[in-house]
Amino acid sequence: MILLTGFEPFGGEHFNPSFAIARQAARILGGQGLQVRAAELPCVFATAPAVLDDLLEAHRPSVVISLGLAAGRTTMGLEKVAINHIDARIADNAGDQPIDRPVIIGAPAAYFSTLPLKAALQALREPAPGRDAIEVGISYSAGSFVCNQMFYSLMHRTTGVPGIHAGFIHVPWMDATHPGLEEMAKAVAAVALLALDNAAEPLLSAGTEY
Ligand code: PCA
Repeated sequence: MILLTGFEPFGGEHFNPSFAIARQAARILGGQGLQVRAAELPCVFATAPAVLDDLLEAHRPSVVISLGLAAGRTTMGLEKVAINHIDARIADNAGDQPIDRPVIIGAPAAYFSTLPLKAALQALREPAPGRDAIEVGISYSAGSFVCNQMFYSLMHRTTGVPGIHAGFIHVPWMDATHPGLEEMAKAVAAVALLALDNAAEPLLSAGTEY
């Protein structure tokens, strides 16, 4: 079973492309006969992890991909690292703005994604039947807001559990200069399939110098 999540709008916006992309990717995967569920998470520090827990409990997925909007970015970012730290620059949708707090007290400083990020990078840079090539990158910081909190909570619950791949992808706004909904949904569906297939990780540089 594949679980895809996106976030509700936040920061005064009326739309968040992350859930639209999750829903469209779920349609694509469902159309291929796979068991899949798309869910929208609240952009609220106090409730998002519990909503995630309920989804994990109810669906027992083998692949979980959470999506969130990274408004300043121009390409999709496959997040590598979730940190046990919250430092909110703006208030969440409940008006809460926690600063310098752990996501989970006493838990490890960080977790890595268990999605096959390099295999995804390599695959998505090439066109495939039914989809064009898309420029994506590996990101080494998911920020310190609700997306990182969610990503950290997801990895805290799933790391070391056999048979589950989980991780986070940040998406840009959709406009004329960025990839569109369908293109990004196809990319997310492709990453889910690679995770389901336990794709091996190629040795491929995607790092940055700073
Ligand atoms: N993006 C925010 C929170 C919800 C979302 O879609 C973030 O990157 O933390």
